[in-house]
Amino acid sequence: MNTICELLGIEKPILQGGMANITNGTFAAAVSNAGGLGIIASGGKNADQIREEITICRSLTDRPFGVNLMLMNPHSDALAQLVAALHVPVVTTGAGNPAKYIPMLKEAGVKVIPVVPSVGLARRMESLGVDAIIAEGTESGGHVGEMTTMALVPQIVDAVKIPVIAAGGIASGRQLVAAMALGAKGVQVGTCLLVSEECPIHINYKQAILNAKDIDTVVTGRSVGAPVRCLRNTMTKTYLDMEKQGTTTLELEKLTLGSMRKAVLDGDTQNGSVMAGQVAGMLKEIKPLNEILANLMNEANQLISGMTAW
Ligand code: TUI
Repeated sequence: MNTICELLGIEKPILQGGMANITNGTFAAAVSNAGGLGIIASGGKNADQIREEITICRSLTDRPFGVNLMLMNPHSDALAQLVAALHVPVVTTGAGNPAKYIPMLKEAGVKVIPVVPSVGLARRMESLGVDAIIAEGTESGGHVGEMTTMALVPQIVDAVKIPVIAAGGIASGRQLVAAMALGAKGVQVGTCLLVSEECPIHINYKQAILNAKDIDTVVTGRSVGAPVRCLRNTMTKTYLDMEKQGTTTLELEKLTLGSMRKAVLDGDTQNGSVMAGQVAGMLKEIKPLNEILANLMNEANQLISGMTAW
């Protein structure tokens, strides 16, 4: 049985979650150079912009990297064609069903790894010939499903034969080992990389994560079928109040228009969308990527070697 590292040609079984407006080609290359799989996010971008990020990434690393197709993006068709034409090593998908793109991507030799929030979608993806599955629990930041990582990962592991990668709620070696115990072959992390030195977000965004406690994330948008986990702030309070009052989807969309950029670029952590997972409360320091990934592996390896059979 091949490992995730063998499947993807990486050193550490750690994928970087594609984070819209954040994980550009430079950052993805830095993650790949640190031994994980860096992933360029396509949320909010068109094909020309992603072509440029791929060029930048390739100029900065000889290692494998990926592109995340955020399927709510109106440019998804063009983006899927682009990544196939450029033979990007790995494509992950999120926020939708990538079925129509899978044959084209596989034909171009791209490894395809969809993010799924349920067993049903994992089964469908396996039948379409994907290489692995990312089972993402609701602990994660951004667009979320309902199932927790703890409950979702073993159910998907039991339902499919392809490798399963766990995501949502992972920011330490303890959580990496827990994911492996649930049957995952690797992990995808996002929030813990936001507080890396290399992460190109406003310092206020990083500081907001460092200041967060365990219960400081909330999910907005459940009532309109677009659940998004962010740090609690002025924007989420207004949004949740408006949802309770049954405000129209259009009014709610107005509130979040450009809100990701407000947080990421302007550092407006009160009116912007500060997307982050529930692990935000355990992050206390800004560190270089190399150190974050090495610490995850060292803690996991020490834990495993210290384990006894009761
Ligand atoms: O995609 C994510 N997380 C994201 S995307 C994002 S960008 C954004 N921008 C504005 C509003 C909202 C989001 C921020 N965070 N994670 C992967 C993920 N995929 N989580 C859940 C899913 C998912 C949900 C439903 C995957 C497939 C799916 O399929 C439904 C169907 O069509 O069968």
